[in-house]
Amino acid sequence: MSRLPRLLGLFVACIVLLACNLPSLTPTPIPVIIYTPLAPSTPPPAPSGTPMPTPTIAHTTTPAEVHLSGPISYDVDSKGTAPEHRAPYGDSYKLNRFERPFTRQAMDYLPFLDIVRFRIIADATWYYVFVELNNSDVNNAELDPRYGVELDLDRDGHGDYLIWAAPPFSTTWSADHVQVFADRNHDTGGVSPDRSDAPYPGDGYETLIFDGGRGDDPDLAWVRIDPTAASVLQFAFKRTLVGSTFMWGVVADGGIKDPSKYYYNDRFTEEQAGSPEKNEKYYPIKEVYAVDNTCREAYGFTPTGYESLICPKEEPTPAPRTPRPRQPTATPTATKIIVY
Ligand SMILES: [Ca+2]
Ligand SMILES: [Ca+2]
Ligand SMILES: [Ca+2]
Ligand SMILES: [Ca+2]
Repeated sequence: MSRLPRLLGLFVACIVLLACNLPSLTPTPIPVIIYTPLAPSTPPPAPSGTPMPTPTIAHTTTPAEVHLSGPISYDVDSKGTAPEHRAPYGDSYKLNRFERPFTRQAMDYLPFLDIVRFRIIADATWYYVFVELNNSDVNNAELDPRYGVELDLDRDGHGDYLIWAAPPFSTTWSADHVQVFADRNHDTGGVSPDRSDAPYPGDGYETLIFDGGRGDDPDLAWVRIDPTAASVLQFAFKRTLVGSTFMWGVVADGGIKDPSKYYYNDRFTEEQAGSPEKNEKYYPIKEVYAVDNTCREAYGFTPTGYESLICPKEEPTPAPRTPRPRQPTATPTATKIIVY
């Protein structure tokens, strides 16, 4: 019993010692963290295999129900010579005019790229361009083709706008897969639109001014398959884009498909490009392949016939004159003057 007071004294001494050696135990406030759920800034990821919704473009003006009409312009039809793996004629590398609805080297025919006729009409708001092809496989999965309208506003042969449409195409007007490119630095066609300048390092149609409804005018350009003619593509574009006079042509492109490389005859030499005509030195087609384009037609004005890349017209047959006495060996030949 006598040890108890000593133990108590020792305990008190320890407490005092500890109190002297420990830092002062001033209470510090405990930070309070309140967790609140964050508002989702992005939608949750879609389950695998579910396509993400595409933003909806608000359209206010839609092209009308139009059907194949307007004055007909013709392009070369390669169907007849397709079994011989060649185009019949009409391909002019010098003029950047390609009749090449064929695969490279093998020259297998691609009828959905073969333009045979093209037309244009207009209403108060729109121009409508019709591109008639040799079959309806415009959604061809292997080549994923592009179709386009080239527009030359100041008639100098250097293209100013390219309306450019990609699959999938349907019979409903859509702007979703339509783009409009501009050539702001005026180098389509290189130094001269009437000849090759290859190798020419231009950037072609380099400025994208409309992309699936995104642009200053969300309704600027549209495309669809003609609901009554499956091998006809219809384009619609606003009159405000081009005014009332211009030169225009169309293109089907399942090969290079690059607006920044237009015109292709300025990017590739004739030897690199090849030729679709068997009597030409560089047959068959090589780097410039699976592409068909047309000459340019005048819209809204009477052409002189000397505009660059204009479609050739046969001059009216002159009225018959009083025949002069023939030389015995002379063979009469009909002369047709083609004006480029
Ligand atoms: Ca053709
Ligand atoms: Ca021009
Ligand atoms: Ca050129
Ligand atoms: Ca350019």
